[in-house]
Amino acid sequence: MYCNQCQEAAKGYACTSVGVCGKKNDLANMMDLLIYSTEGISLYAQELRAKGQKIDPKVDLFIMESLFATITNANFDDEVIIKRVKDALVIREELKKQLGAEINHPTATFTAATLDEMNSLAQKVGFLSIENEDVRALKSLILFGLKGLAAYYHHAHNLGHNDEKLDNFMEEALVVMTREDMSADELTAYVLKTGEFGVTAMALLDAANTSTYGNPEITTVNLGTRNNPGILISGHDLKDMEELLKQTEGTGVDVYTHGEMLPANYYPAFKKYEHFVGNYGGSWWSQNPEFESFNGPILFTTNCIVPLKSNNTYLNRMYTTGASGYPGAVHIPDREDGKAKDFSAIIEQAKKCAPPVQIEEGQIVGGFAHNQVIALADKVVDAVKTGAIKKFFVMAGCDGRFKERSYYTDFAEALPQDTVILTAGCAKYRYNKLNLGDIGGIPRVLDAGQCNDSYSLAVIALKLKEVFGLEDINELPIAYNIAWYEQKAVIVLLALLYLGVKNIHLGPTLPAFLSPNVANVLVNNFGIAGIGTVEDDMKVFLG
Ligand code: FSO
Ligand code: SF4
Repeated sequence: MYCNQCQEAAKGYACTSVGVCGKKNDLANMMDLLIYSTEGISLYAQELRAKGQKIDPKVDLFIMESLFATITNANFDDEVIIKRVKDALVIREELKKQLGAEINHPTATFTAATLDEMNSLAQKVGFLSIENEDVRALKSLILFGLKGLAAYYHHAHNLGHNDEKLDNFMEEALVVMTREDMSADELTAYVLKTGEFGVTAMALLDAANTSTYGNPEITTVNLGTRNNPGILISGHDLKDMEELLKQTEGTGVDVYTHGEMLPANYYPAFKKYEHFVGNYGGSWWSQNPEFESFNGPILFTTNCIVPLKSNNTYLNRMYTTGASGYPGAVHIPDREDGKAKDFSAIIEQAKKCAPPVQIEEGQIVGGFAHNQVIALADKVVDAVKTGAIKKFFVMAGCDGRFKERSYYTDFAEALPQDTVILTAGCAKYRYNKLNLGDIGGIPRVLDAGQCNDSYSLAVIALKLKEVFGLEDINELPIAYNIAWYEQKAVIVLLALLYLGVKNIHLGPTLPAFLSPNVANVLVNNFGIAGIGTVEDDMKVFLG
């Protein structure tokens, strides 16, 4: 295996024998083969589109779900990925038939009839097969961004929002992976194009979420527990959230969010459920002990699974759905014929479980997505004009298990009282319980929501640019100190670069998949920088 798609890649290079995330060698290789298969599918699909033919929507749904399933800590189930490779070959052959010709490229022609053949090929098709390190780095940036894009698109798709431009782009970007004729400059331009479509995907998801569930609004989220059995739901998928809330209503079972599902608490459509109690625990990496003490079933709707300890007590109450998967956990099947997913098995099990053990109490405040912040625009603009707010710090992105991420807690605490943190994603867990106070009633930590709601932060910045009559988004008193972990953060970063945001600080370390030359392009053209000590960075940011 050779995997360096996330921030925790071993030794800042790559995981080569087993993943720090827990992904095993065979699974990592099989995921490479799955991506390779989707490249072959895409070659046919793009050729057919060029001839004016329609592509069956199931093809792009398959591509989207395959990309999503290979995101860091989404799916640990070998069987699922092996089946996907087999399905990919069937889809590819159907497209070949539709085209009436074979395309001459290994991804379009390979066969693997047995598991041995699959495993043997799987070892050869990863990024290490690209010799030129700059080409490898640029293609990594595109593919990893594409995985994040596919995840966001999948959530929008689940809410009935699709965009053929995104279907076409996913195929086109996968075809880029097969091309050897593109120069480093062309690939660099394509990185930005990926960011452009990242904005399209996040805007689509924002429209899907808000038109279905209302605009997030200022909300006080309860962190304590009640005395009923509960179900804990993690991940990002709001459609799953909706169906779980509906199916648990009146059953005596409470529902709590974990990790990235916390922002579900901010949506009007969910707040109305009396049995939706609040949020339990911290960000994804703290799940092992928290899932023990929760006592009830846990439903993963997306990525952010931490492998279970051998002495765990919760594998028998762990469920996955959608792109997520884990050996030994029950997988709730996809919706069919427009019907809701069936969560009854989870609910029946929950009824027999003890209530959660309370691990913290109190409340946090969130719900500052674009609509809510723009509703407060007058207040915010006044505070900037009077100097009550001197600077905004976008501290969006991810949390992770490494010790050095305490930097973000220290940084948030060290920020002067006349600054406001704009956040989204699970990075917030490093400082959202610190009680950093407010400025004239505006909380000093404004949480827009999930990582995809980083889109909201861009909308807010563009609105402020308009209100202040500025030419350039970079003239705003906004600094960017972003934490990343997995591939959704890659697409968020590319989206910000596409929108023209400069001087983003990215930590806790720069991606291992960047070659020195490609890192230099990011530094020289976009002012990307890493992080230093809190003390030094305060000086840099506050001038
Ligand atoms: Fe997971 Fe966190 Fe949404 Fe992200 S690590 S990480 S970009 O904020 O969450 O999926
Ligand atoms: Fe390593 Fe991250 Fe890849 Fe997991 S996803 S194998 S931790 S680089």
